[in-house]
Amino acid sequence: MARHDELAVPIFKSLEPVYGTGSQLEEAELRFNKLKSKFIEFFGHAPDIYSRSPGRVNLIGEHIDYEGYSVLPMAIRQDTIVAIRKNENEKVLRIANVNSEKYSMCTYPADPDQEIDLKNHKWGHYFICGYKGFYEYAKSKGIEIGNAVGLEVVVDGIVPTGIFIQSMNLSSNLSSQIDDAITYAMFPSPHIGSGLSSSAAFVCSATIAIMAALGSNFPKKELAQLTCECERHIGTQSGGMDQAISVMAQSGFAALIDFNPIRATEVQLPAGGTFVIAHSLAESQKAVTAATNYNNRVVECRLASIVLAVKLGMNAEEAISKVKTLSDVEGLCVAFAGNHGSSDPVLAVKEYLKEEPYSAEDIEEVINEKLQTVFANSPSSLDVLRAAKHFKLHQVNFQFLPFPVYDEIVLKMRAAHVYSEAKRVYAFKDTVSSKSSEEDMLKKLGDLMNDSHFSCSVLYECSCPELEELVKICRDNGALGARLTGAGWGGCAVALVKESIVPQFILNLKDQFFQSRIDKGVINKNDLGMYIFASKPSSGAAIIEY
Ligand code: NG1
Ligand code: MG
Repeated sequence: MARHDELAVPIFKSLEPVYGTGSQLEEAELRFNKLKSKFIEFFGHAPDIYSRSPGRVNLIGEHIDYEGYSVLPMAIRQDTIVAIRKNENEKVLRIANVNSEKYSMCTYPADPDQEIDLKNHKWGHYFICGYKGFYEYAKSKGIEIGNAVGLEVVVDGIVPTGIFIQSMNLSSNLSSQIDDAITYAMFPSPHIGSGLSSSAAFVCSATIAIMAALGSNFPKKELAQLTCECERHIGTQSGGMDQAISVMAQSGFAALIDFNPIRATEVQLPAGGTFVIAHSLAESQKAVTAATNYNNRVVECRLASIVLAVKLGMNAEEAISKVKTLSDVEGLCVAFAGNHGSSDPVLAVKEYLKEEPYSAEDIEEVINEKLQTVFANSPSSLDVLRAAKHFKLHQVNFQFLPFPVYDEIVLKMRAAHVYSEAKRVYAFKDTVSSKSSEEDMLKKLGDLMNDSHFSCSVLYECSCPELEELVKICRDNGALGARLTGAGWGGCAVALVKESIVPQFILNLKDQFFQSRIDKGVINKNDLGMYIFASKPSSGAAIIEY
């Protein structure tokens, strides 16, 4: 029997297979009916077909997907739905939103080779990521699509993205950079995020809608790969976790996602535990300046890999051209074990990377090459290098930023995080499939989540004060484990809580974390359900002929 991730995206004739019964189904029916009537309002006729793809919460394995290591997320029920229709008469892509007051219609040419205008962020850009990715993939596989045609599209997304940040205390030099974040506060932008992958939900549902409208259906694992690559058109050097789980999730299961090649293996979670997701109400500052936190870490990990490879005995030129990730270095450790005694990359990190931050010059000396040359083909990495330099020279310009800015290259801590986090993912997977009692299992999973948070916070430095406060409150109120989830620097935390105490746990968090923020007007009391909720593992992407 074929693995489910090798099958095409399921096509359903009704909403039940995705949304089940009861209140979830009722909510979905309302949304689909509204989507359809909006479509008719905008375009004068009904859509041809619909697609949906969910957000996700990562249970463990943070900031290691782009280093080639497996991660363990689950899909959440909140999703993005897309209605689409081909328009053979006009070569234009018209992308509207059900929330048309906030997100006005975006139009683009029906041209798969168009460049995305990153300097002018629009919410519709994520659709174009999917559009370009679809055509790039079809071309690479020799799939005949025919001439590009116009598309009419309406989108409805309910994956929490950011908060309405009017009350955030921002310095004026930052505000222009996040203008779009304010305008598009509840739709993804590369500058804000909640760590629940609203962006992947949008990119995946867009790609699948385009694919269905144009009469194709690719295997899910191929789609996971192509949607990961196409989200990079927005400028973040992401790994593939978000798109992989959004496309391949199976209802009732979390998944172990492996990369190179991408695959998804179902993971059954213990019945007595529930994952509660809570927003720190700090915007994820993962990409707010040219010194982007996220791309920064990608660059640091790459440099750590090359330095380690050279120290392990590889020729520098070969290391630069061949070694892309820390998981590549793990392979080298095995190969060089004879010379160096151990095949454990953790020991290589201890032995070969220095504790203190590296300067660009330090690294250039080891690898015998200019960093600018190493990253010559990656404009966003060059941005990171420039920003690092710039910060050192003009420190004063950055003093108002509400978060720490990258100013040094920290290799040892970053590599130590990646290798230890990769091990925790397997420990988590082994724990749920072990024969331990449920009590022991939950305790062990909670401990692994706590260790993961510590590593993210201290070694990877991707937490923030609000996340620290929230994680502590979760633990104080009986969570077996709690950690930041997603990119960090703001966004959400996930807590593992015994099923029996979930309602009380949520009430306590409302009291101890959210109430003061409601009083200060940061969020509206009526929106609380968006910022704290329990989640069961939900199903992945689908095409719906409704
Ligand atoms: P979020 O939190 O959704 O921005 C990001 C990356 C993931 C992964 C995590 C950290 C994107 C689209 N996704 O997720 O691939 O690296 O951070 O584990 O950038
Ligand atoms: Mg995202």
